[in-house]
Amino acid sequence: MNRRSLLGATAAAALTAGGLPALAQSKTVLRISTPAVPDDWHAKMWTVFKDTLEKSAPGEFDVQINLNASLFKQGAEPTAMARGNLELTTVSAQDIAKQVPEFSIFTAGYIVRDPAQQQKIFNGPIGAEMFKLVADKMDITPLATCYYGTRQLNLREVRSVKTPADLKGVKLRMPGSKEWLFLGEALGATPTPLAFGEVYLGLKSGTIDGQDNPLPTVRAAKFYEVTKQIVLTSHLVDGLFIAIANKTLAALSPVQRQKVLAAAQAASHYNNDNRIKEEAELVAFFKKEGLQVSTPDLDAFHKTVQAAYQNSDYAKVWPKGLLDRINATK
Ligand code: KDO
Repeated sequence: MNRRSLLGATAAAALTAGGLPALAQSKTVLRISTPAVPDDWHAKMWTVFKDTLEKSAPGEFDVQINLNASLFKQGAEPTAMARGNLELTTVSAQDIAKQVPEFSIFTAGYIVRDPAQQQKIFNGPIGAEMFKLVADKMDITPLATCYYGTRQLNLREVRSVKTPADLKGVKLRMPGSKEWLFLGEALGATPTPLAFGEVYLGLKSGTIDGQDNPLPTVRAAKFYEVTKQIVLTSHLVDGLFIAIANKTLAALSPVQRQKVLAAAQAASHYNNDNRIKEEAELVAFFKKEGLQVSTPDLDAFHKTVQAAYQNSDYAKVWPKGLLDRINATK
């Protein structure tokens, strides 16, 4: 159902209820879907989005937040948006790369250095060029870049992991797309696709040996309860992009567009600040919880992972000079 027919349905319901125009009739419905668990920062940030919009545009929007992949399954959001069934989500670089292969440069390990550089990349000319490709090819528009955190390995049993060779045979859960599976393979493991919502049980039952996610998510999704080790590989400075369906954006007035953009930026700032702060505190927390936290030979991981990408088909479609421009972003 697209936005227009949604409003139509609301208006029809109001008329049957007695012919009086309902307040909701004029509200633009913004449905949000995310696999994030309620206690994670990129879930809570949607409340910041909603509150900001309610303050700046009172009564104009009906923001509906759906967490835990309760509305659309992980990775299905961009298609739902293009079909008019969803207005907003956070889209990953991996999901973008399925339709915009050039974007796969941001799915590669050890490319983006840290959250500050990530913000500079996506808030500058590189971001503008890449987001234009996204808007043109996917019919969605990225509004703000969220730092999702730096991905680390999280294992069910303690293991000595110094180099990628030490991950041989480890069934490492990755989200279910080839871009993610390639990362697991590049790390030296045996990647196993599984939706985020099934990871806790997979770790508990032993159908997988480990998973990778940033530390705040390891805490929020309680993966630390069913794992014994964190290996600080820091293999991906991960981003999530708050994106809106182009149809929804086009139906807004210019003033409303600015307000939605400002609300998305406020949400991403809230997420980014809290994640960065928490990432610095969590090693101590996990140790207190009894997990072993180790640091591998990062040089070996850098070299192996970068070589895997450079020799892959992914690198063949990276825009000429983009890697150098990313590296030069300070
Ligand atoms: C995951 O499934 O490991 C992942 O971290 C991938 C991200 O792109 C994102 O979908 C995230 O899950 C969810 O938002 C849950 O935190």
